[in-house]
Amino acid sequence: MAQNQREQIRVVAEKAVLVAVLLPNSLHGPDAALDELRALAETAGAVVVGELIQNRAKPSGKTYLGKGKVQELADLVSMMGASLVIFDNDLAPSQIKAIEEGTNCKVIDRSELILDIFANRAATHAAKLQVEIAQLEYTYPRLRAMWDHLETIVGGAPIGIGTRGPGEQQLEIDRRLVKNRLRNLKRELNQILQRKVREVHKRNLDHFTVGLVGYTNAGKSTLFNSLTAGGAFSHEKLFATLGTRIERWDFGGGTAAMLSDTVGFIRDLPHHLVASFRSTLEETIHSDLIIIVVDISDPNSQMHLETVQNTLDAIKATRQKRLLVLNKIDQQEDSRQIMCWLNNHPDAICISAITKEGLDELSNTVRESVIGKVREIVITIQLSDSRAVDFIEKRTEVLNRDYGDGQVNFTVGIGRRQIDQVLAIGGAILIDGKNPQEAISLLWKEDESDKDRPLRIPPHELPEI
Ligand SMILES: Nc1nc2c(ncn2[C@@H]2O[C@H](COP(=O)(O)OP(=O)(O)OP(=O)(O)O)[C@@H](O)[C@H]2O)c(=O)[nH]1
Ligand SMILES: [Mg+2]
Repeated sequence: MAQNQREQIRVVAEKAVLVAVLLPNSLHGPDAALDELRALAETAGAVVVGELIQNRAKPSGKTYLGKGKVQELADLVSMMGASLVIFDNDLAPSQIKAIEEGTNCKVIDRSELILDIFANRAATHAAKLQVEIAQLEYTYPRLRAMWDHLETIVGGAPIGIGTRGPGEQQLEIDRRLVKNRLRNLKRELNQILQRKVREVHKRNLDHFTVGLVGYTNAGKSTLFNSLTAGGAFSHEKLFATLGTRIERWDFGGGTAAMLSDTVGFIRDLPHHLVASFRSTLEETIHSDLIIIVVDISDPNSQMHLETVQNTLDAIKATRQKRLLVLNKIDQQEDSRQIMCWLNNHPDAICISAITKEGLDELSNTVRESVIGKVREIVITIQLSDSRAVDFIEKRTEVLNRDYGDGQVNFTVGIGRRQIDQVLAIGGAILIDGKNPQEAISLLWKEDESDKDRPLRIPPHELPEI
């Protein structure tokens, strides 16, 4: 029973059979049930040679699939020469063991597949640490539970269980060693997280920050590249991005924000993976504005949006405004679909990150969040107040300058927040000839939304990973 040996769990180039058990509350019908799993398997490098779907009222305890289906699966595996079975459902270790015995083939579930993709994609030191922690916490207990049956199969020789992953670290069999390793990895990752928190905090003090989030493959990196100097890796495969990238997003007229692109979300992301990817998501958690990118050409886009919103809640990115962006409208032939989205989300912005349609509207909307609602005013500044003069010249839209009497009257298009910045610089200014506070309350009085600006978040308590 050589195939059962779990010395190699990497799915690269393995011939795989996909299996889904559709329960009454399943998200998909039989047609689309395996679409995402197929894409994940292909992303991991497997070659899909067969698929099997079973409808059940509830999983069969021992093998998840019904008994007859296990036999059907065994026949399919042997007919196709498959070396791997991938389940869409999360399985208990005992179920994996029973199905492996019933099919004479290695079995992994969706969470393990996702971990495998992350392990292969992790490029930075932090990402590697994060993946290894997640693997130790998720995979180790499962492998350990299977150790018994492997031991009987291979006669007790300590085969290298679970050698996939960054650095091809061999999972230690001894629980104590694993615990020590986990402790060290977490300590190291916590140091990275602390550094990250300081970095993010400083960036937030200096800039308005915007985080791009969305389901994997929504088009975040493509949009990021269209809006900034670019450089993000975009690909048709899932989880193209695992790290975080930050670039300046220039709106013109001296206004800019820092935009971040990060790892995509997916439904039922293994719990440990979410927790250990916290340092990657730090930018998102503390950004001033979150842009949720949804690929509306995907039949599951509604479920994707829910997953993203739930994940944002789970990582406690709840203090800032969320702006919904409907991407890939170039692929949407039926405009009723777009209308339907807009009916449910009137503030959403329709774009194509590839054709760049809608990007001006997106930029204008975000620019307004950065500087507040723009008004045309006359602002009077003493010429000796060079920092304020400089700010107005470089950071606002100057329509006219009128010099005299040691002062300058600028006619400008200016946002409420920019006024705050001028005031913070100090110096005596007049707005439309009035004292600033009085003028602001008159000019921006109906702009309740301007009060919504998230408070700058103080460096928070460091979470335990
Ligand atoms: N037709 C069309 N394709 C798009 C658009 N935006 C992105 N894509 C394609 O969608 C695929 C995924 O794009 P990415 O930008 O890598 O997606 P992502 O959200 O960064 O994905 P992850 O990093 O995996 O989370 C690529 O093949 C892009 O070319 C769009 O507006 N229209
Ligand atoms: Mg990406």
